[in-house]
Amino acid sequence: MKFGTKAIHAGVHPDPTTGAIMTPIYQTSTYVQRSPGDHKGFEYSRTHNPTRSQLQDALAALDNGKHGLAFATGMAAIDCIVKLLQPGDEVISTNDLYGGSYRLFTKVYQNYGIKFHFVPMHDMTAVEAAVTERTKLIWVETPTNPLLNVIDIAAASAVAKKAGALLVVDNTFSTPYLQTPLELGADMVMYSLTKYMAGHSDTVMGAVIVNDDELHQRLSFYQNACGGTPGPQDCFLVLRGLKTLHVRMQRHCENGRKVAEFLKAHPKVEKVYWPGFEDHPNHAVAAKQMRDFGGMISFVLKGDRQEDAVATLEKFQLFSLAESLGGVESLSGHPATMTHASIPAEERRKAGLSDSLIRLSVGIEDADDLLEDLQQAIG
Ligand code: P1T
Repeated sequence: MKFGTKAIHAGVHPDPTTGAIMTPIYQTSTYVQRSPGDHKGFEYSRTHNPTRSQLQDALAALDNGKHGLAFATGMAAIDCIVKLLQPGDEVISTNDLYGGSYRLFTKVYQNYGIKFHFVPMHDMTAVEAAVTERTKLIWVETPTNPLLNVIDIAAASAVAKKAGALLVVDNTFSTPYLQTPLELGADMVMYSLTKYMAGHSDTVMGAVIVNDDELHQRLSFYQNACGGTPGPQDCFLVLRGLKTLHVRMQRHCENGRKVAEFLKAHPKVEKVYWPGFEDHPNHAVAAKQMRDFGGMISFVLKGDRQEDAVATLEKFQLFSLAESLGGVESLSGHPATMTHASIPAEERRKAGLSDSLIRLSVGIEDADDLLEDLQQAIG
C-alpha cells in the first residue's frame, strides 16, 4: 500500500458495533470483566485504550514498523526511551537538538548517573571518537532543531551496531512522509506528534515506533508503569491529523522551497539553513535519505544582531511568533530565548546557534502571501 492510502486507512477499522467509519473516542477509564481475568483485551486505560491502540497501529504502519507506542507528550516518549538505561551507561547525542531534549538529558538523567556526550553528528568521525564500552544509546535528530543539519542515519546505525548500542532517530521534523529511519537501520523512531503528525496545533503528544518485539515489551512496560500515556481525545485528534499528512507535507515542502529561495536571494539575509539547497553541507545525505526537504527553515540577517532579529519577529503578520512547529499555519521563533533557552549560551554557540537566528515553520497557506509577509517584515 502506498503512503497516502496508508495515512488514511492503516491501523484503523470501522467500529464493530455501529460501523462508525471514524475511530470512536473511547472515553473510559476501565472495562467490565465477566469473571476475573476474563475480558476483551482491555482492563484499564493507562494500560490499553481502543482509540490509542488504533493510533499506535496507524503510527507503526506509516513508519513501516511493527509496534507503535503513544505518549502524552514528545518529552514523555523521550523519557520512556531513556528509562531503558542504567546508571553508568553513556549516550552520544547530536549537539544541535531540541532544547527540551537537552534539558531532560542534562538536568534530569545526568543526576541518575547516565553520561551524555554531545557531538556534531553530521561529522560521523566525531560520533566514532565518542564511543566507549559503556555507550548504550545514540540519539539522532535529523534534520536538527533548529540548525537543519542532516545526520546520516545509515552511517549512525553502522556505528551503533559496532558499539552494541541502540540507535534512536527523533523524526519530528521529517515525519515518515519524508524519511523512514527503521528502514535505514534505526532501532527506534521517536516523534513529537504535536507537530506535523497531528498537524493542526491543537494537541500535544508523542510516540515511539520499533520493530523488535523485546524492545517493544520493555518500552510498553515503562509506558504503563510510569504512566505518561495520552487520553483518547488526543489520540483521536492525531488519528484525524494523520489522514492528511501526505497532502500537508507535500505543501509544506513546496512552500518551504519557495520561502528558502526567497530568503537566499534577499539582500538583507546573511545565511539560510535549509537542507534542500545544493550547497547545504549535508545536502547529499539529505538527498539520499529524505524524499523531499521539509518546511523548516532558519536564517540569520546581515549584521548578525539579535535586536534586528527581534524587530523582524515583531513585524511578522502571518508568521505568528510562537513556540512549536509543523501546524498548518506558519510560525516564527527565536530559538535563543524560546525553544533553546535551556541550552547554556556557551553550548549553543559551540553548536553554531547564533542569538540572532530566526526559525520558521512554513505552513500551508498561499505561498505568495507568505513571501509578502517576509518582504514587509525584513524590509
Ligand atoms: O513538545 P513535545 O510534544 O513534548 O515534544 C518535544 C520535542 C521533541 N523533539 C523535537 C525535535 C521537538 O522539536 C520537540 C518540541 N519542540 C518544540 C516545542 C519546538 O518549538 O521546537
